[in-house]
Amino acid sequence: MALAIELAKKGHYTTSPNPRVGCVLVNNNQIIGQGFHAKAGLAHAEVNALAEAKKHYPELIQGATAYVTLEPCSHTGRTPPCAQKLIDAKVARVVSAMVDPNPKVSGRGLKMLSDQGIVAQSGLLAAEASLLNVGFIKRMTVKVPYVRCKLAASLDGKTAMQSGESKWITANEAREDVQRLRAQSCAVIAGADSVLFDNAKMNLRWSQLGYLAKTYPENKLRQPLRVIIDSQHRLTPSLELFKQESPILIVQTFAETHLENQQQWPHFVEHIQVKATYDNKVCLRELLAVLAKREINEVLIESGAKLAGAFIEQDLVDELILYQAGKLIGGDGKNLVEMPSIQSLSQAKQLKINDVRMLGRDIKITAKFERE
Ligand code: AOF
Ligand code: ZN
Repeated sequence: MALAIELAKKGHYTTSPNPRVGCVLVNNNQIIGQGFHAKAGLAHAEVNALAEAKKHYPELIQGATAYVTLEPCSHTGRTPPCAQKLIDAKVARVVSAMVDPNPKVSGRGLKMLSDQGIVAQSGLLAAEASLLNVGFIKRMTVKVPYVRCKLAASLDGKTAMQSGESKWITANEAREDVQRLRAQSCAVIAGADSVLFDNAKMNLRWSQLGYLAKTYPENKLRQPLRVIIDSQHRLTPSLELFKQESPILIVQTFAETHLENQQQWPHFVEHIQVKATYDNKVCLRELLAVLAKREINEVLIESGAKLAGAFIEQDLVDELILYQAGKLIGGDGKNLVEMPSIQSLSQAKQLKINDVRMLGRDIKITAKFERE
């Protein structure tokens, strides 16, 4: 199963909206086939493992054990059910790490197998396997994506000078890491301010992907959906952001009576309206639900202190990724996040720091928000 998990990771940047899944077929302590799911619409992990076994050890498939990181599917989606493929191949036993949270499956795959006399078990390395698919699992169970918030700051937690000057607080390695975060995300979210004042383009730049560029040929990684919150209708089609052809979602509120469609927007730009809050801002909770309906598993917030603070204040962020540079900016610098509702230490947002590492000259901290 540990090997199956490693195989699943090969689909890290490419399977969404599908989950990352790996499969190892074993007979008599010998590995006879390995496979992983690479992309929605292509074969599932089990089918790839069976195909490999058929090539090299066709006589050993009958009676084999399949180790799969996710329960084999029971439904016909873009591809036929894997449970049936395993039944037809006459394997003797299927061990899955976890049940598929997809309501179309959720236990039915394992039942299909056991109904045919195949030993079907689940739960082996479940915690490790669930880390492969934090976004898919959250979308299937809670109906919102898994949300990461990326921030970059000086050692004293400042993101910019008072003047707004902020370009390149962190060095190249950290910026490459951000590109990889974008590559694994289905969508990135920013506010209109980032686009207007920092000229954010929020796209994936192959030349800045570092080691990942060696694994994937140019243009083989999909661009994340670029989601821009523009409550005040300040964006115009002439901005730099709209020069790169990849999907953009401009989010406005119902409070507005007109959409900006009179202007000449490129064909890859879509405007949507999301319910407004009492203070006439886009309801962020609702936005996440809308993104989940569009099969967005993992979201990366790349915004300024206000929008990031709003997401965090409302407990909508799962994970914080903070890059810190060895710089001190001092009292006039801009703060990391604005959270006006927090007035006492007892209200502070509590995080569990899971990982701290060096990236070139900078530090990367990965922490999860702790909620009751
Ligand atoms: C598996 N093995 O490798 C994957 C599974 O549209 P489809 O046919 O690709 O089906 C997608 C659904 O199948 C997905 O939502 C999840 O429930 C399951 N994914 N299942 O047995 C795999 N990727
Ligand atoms: Zn399947």
